[in-house]
Amino acid sequence: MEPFVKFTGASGLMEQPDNVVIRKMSDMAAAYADSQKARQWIENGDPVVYEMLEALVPQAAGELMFCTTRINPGTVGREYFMTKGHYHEDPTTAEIYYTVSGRGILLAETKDRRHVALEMRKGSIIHVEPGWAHRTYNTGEEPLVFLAVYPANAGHDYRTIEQEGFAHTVVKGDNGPVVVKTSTLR
Ligand code: S6P
Ligand code: ZN
Repeated sequence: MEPFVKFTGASGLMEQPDNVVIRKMSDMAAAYADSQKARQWIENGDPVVYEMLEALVPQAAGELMFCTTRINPGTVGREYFMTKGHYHEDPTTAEIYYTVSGRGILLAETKDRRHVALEMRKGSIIHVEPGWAHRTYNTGEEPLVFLAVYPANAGHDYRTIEQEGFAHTVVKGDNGPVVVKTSTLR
């Protein structure tokens, strides 16, 4: 493969991506604590929660994958629209998130349930340590758009999150976003 360039349009999303993944509410309803509210969203048009536009590179050690994501604004009950979230299959791989526009929170958690909530706003650069699951929330009124860069051989473990969830989540409070224990919402 030769060096190549991708451009981002006014939205901050990658133009001419090699792959696009669209996640609607029906693709991830179980991720939200309030399943009844998630069902209402599905019955009322099943909106796109987020989309991911990727450039593909060989999945080999030393290669870097990169991807732009847009999360639409909204809530399911009090919980903000979010990504599915995942661990990297290779627990030695880190990731960088650069926020292009909007407001959000990246929630990172370890298997022993340590957690950190990091602010995402235009220009913020987040380093996700290896071994930390990560999920992003749109806490604003506009789309949240960011670029993620990670080792192409990292692999994605979604199943652990689908089965065990995150112990914490981010909800709309009276004065902005609040991190709460997921168990308090169910
Ligand atoms: C990939 C990186 C992001 C996410 C994207 C969607 O390692 O963390 O590009 O893939 O933001 O989230 P998810 O959890 O559905 O992959
Ligand atoms: Zn990742």
